[in-house]
Amino acid sequence: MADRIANPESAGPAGGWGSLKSIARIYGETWPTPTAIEALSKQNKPGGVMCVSCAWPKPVNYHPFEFCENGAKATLWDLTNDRCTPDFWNDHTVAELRAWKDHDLEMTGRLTHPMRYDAGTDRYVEITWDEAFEQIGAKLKSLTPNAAVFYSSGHAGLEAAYLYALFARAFGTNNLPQSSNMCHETTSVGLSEVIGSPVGTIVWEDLEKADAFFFFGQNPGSNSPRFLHPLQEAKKRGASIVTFNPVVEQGLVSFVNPQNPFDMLTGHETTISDEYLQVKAGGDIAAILGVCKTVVEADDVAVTAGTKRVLDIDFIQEHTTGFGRFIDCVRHADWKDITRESGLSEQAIRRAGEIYIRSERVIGVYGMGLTQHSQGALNIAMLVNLLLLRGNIGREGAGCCPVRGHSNVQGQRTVGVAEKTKLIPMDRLKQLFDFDPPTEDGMTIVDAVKNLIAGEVRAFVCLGGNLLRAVPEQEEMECSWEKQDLTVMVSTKLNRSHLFPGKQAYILPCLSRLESDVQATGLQSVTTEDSFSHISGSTGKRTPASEHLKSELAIVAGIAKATLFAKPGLKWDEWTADYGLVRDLIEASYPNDFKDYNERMFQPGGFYRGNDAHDRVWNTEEKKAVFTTPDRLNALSFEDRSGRYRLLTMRSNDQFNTTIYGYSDRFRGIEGTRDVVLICAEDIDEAGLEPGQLVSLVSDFEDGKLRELAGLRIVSHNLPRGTICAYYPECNVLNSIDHHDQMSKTPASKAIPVRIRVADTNDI
Ligand SMILES: Nc1nc2c(c(=O)[nH]1)N[C@H]1C(S)=C(S)[C@@H](COP(=O)(O)OP(=O)(O)OC[C@H]3O[C@@H](n4cnc5c(=O)[nH]c(N)nc54)[C@H](O)[C@@H]3O)O[C@H]1N2
Ligand SMILES: Nc1nc2c(c(=O)[nH]1)N[C@H]1C(S)=C(S)[C@@H](COP(=O)(O)OP(=O)(O)OC[C@H]3O[C@@H](n4cnc5c(=O)[nH]c(N)nc54)[C@H](O)[C@@H]3O)O[C@H]1N2
Ligand SMILES: [Mo]
Repeated sequence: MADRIANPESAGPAGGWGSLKSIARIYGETWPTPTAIEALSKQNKPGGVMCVSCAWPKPVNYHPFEFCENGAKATLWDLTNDRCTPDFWNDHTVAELRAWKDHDLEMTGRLTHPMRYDAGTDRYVEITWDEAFEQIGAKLKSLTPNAAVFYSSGHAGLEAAYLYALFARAFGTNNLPQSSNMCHETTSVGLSEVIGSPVGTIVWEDLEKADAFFFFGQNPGSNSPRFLHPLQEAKKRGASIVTFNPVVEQGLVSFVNPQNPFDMLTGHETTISDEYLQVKAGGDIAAILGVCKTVVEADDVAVTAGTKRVLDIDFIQEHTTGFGRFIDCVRHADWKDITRESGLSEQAIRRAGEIYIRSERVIGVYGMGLTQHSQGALNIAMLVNLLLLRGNIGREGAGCCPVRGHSNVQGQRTVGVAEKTKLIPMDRLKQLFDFDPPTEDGMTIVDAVKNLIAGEVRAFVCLGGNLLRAVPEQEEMECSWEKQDLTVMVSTKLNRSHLFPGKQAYILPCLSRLESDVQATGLQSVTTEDSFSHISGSTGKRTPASEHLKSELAIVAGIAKATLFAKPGLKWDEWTADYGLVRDLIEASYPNDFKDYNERMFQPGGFYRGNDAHDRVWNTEEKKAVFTTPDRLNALSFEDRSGRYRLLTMRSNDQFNTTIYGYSDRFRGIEGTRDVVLICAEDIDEAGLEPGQLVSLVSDFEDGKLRELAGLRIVSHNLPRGTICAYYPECNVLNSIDHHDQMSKTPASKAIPVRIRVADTNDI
């Protein structure tokens, strides 16, 4: 079988001048004040602001400019000079704005005033904060608590998140789903199952000591570009990088460091991946099984020859369970099945296996390419199997590294934004605040969408995000969303979720973390938790985009105060005046994680809240790390058949989730449009299609529902056969809400079964 190997010549490297040009373009379009650059120079350093973009950790020994293309764009986007004021609504109705693109909605600028929807004119109109809080509180009080959902996107800091969760529980519900329900929930649930930790096990120093990095479905070049610096360093000291990804992602091929003048002037590129294996979407279980087979075979040879074992038998015996069954499965696995299901040749998998064997310390990195599948948790368990074989967890330079998305998505879960009651110290909440927290689990995003469509959810409060655009089953969601009694969106910019207002609907504009947050006791700081479980303080210094903005914490407290009965323990005004008091509460609720919180929050690189699996303490049922025997070879919930494709929904480097900065996906050579579908040349040929042709994608779930996305132009792209790609969030109209990871209910956005339809003809 011919492998699809990345061609480093095919596109420019990640970073480099392309990165600077891309930042400059956003600067030119949003025209922030010149001092915005100063804001960037302080980013991710002690005393500065923690980036509003992703959750990549902040090193102790930071670079002069500890920001990246991604962070720079997000910063400039927030610091734009454009404003979406109440006057904007004089010229536009909500119905009219539904025809606008995501990019154009956000380009209207920062939201400036609290607004209420007026059905008579189909517009949002200005309202005072007090009126807004009062009306929202009155409506919430009229509902049964479980009919309301309190969603959070991962933007808000730990203090606001803690109070938000406290408010929902004091109100009477655990309906606290979060963006991670569409993202790394597979990690929270799946990783906990096998190593007893819901988060990654490595810390920064491990990056500096690893001999090899194995990447599965994570794209640092676009999504966490500061990761490219330690990877470049790793390559310099001779470490290997192996990538499994259906798409050739430029950041995993080569990189020019835009913050290194020598690299920039000479165009010196660092080659990133030593082996790039273009696995089929959903084919990782088979691929990893193949790598494990290579390792086990090498161990058999070592045993026969009497040389050093390849498996870390001492570790396996002391620390793991399920090894015997797993090893049987590996021995019996047939290369024919492995190559068919993975789409990779035996030789290519063996080469990856050889690198794994000769590397003393290995880090397994993963992202949405593993989590967003019907068997996402099994994907993760397979990666853990591979790491366990050679004791690569809980050891210096080795471990498991899920790369989180939003800047505080992990932290919000840590402090209580979670629908699962077992994650919450309910007794402590009861003790601290003198109320009986609800005991029933709340809704995940999938539950919430289903219950919303069924008419059982009557109110949605959203602390950030653009939920209507981020979830599957988008058309039905849009119809159902506006039937609710109440929708409340705490936002910085206008987005599509505002355009389907409930019977009572509010947009509450908040400060960005970059902006100074002055309360009764003075300037406040907030904290966030990164992918390596480090907590860092962040102090915004910029003048707020409007004098009418409130902080997220103040908005949460305002709604809570208007909704709940007054109680001596619920000190909403005092907490708003001094966020340090909220940190004291977090410390009292989670004493092991947040000891000396207020004292340590500005420690360079953040303070580590610890992770038992990092120390080889396994909080699983068996108190051991678990080998999982796969009962299948792919992560799909559907069979292949003629005319059915696996649609992988992708991000460009010119977007942050549903925020579309522009139309330049320069790494993939797609300019000026997002209305494309990427297909490999052989599939285009076989289907009798032509590059450039306009087609629709039609969902191929067997549930009788028509879901279609029209107007996509075919682009020939280097992909495994049967895997096609188109952009998220546009593709969310194609996904069914029942298509999700079996264990965690994370939507399976990386392999949606679809057919291709040519206008006015039958499906191909
Ligand atoms: N610029 C930018 N940065 C972002 C974001 C953004 O939208 N834009 N979003 C933020 C958020 S919330 C998140 S969660 C992270 C997401 O960051 P990532 O986890 O990197 O997410 P994706 O880009 O969706 O997909 C990751 C990679 O998985 C590959 N992939 C897809 N299916 C498979 C598969 O079956 N197997 C394998 N091995 N690979 C597969 C894709 O080709 C892609 O390269 O990024 C954060 N950072
Ligand atoms: N098909 C498909 N669907 C997916 C994915 C996929 O890969 N494919 N990825 C999933 C993933 S990983 C995620 S995380 C979700 C993302 O889903 P969400 O988190 O809901 O969406 P975002 O696009 O991040 O939200 C953008 C909006 O957040 C608001 N905002 C920005 N900054 C702030 C702030 O500081 N505070 C507040 N209060 N609001 C702010 C702005 O109004 C902006 O319009 O989407 C998921 N959906
Ligand atoms: Mo995410």
